[in-house]
Amino acid sequence: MSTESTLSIIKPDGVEKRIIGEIYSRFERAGLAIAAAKMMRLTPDQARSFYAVHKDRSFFDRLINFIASGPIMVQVLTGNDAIHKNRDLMGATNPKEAAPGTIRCDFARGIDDEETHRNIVHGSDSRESAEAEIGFFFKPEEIFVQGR
Ligand code: IDP
Ligand code: MG
Repeated sequence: MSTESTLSIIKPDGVEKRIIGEIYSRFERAGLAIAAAKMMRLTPDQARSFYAVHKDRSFFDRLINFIASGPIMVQVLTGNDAIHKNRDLMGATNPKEAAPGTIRCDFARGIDDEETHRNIVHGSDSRESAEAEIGFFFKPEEIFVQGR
């Protein structure tokens, strides 16, 4: 496994629940470094662009309304096998199916199926999506891999 970077988002539900610190601790305990970070609020147009791959899905409008509903915390995580490691920390998309000890199981408990979009975190799912998603949010000079 080689050093990778991935894009992580703490969604508006995670920010509202005040678990940014808890989630960052999980990243760092798992060996992932925060290489870039910012809090921002997406406009609906930015949200539609970020989630364009899902534009034909039935949940698209709910997802867009939700992700643009409040501030999000966006970060680049770097480390060995960062993309898969972050996906493991996140757990399954539907919090009901997420394994105990994962972020989605521990913090989105009780979310019913129509509210699957409220699953606390986003994480890139491949090297290609990581590169595109990091570029969506950060300029190269805003990213500090290995503290440099
Ligand atoms: P992922 O976030 O685990 O990669 P994706 O399938 O890429 O899952 O879906 C993107 C986001 O869309 C999910 O994190 C979730 O917020 C939302 N979503 C996915 N499936 C559903 C659904 O069946 N109902 C409502 N929202 C969904
Ligand atoms: Mg995805």
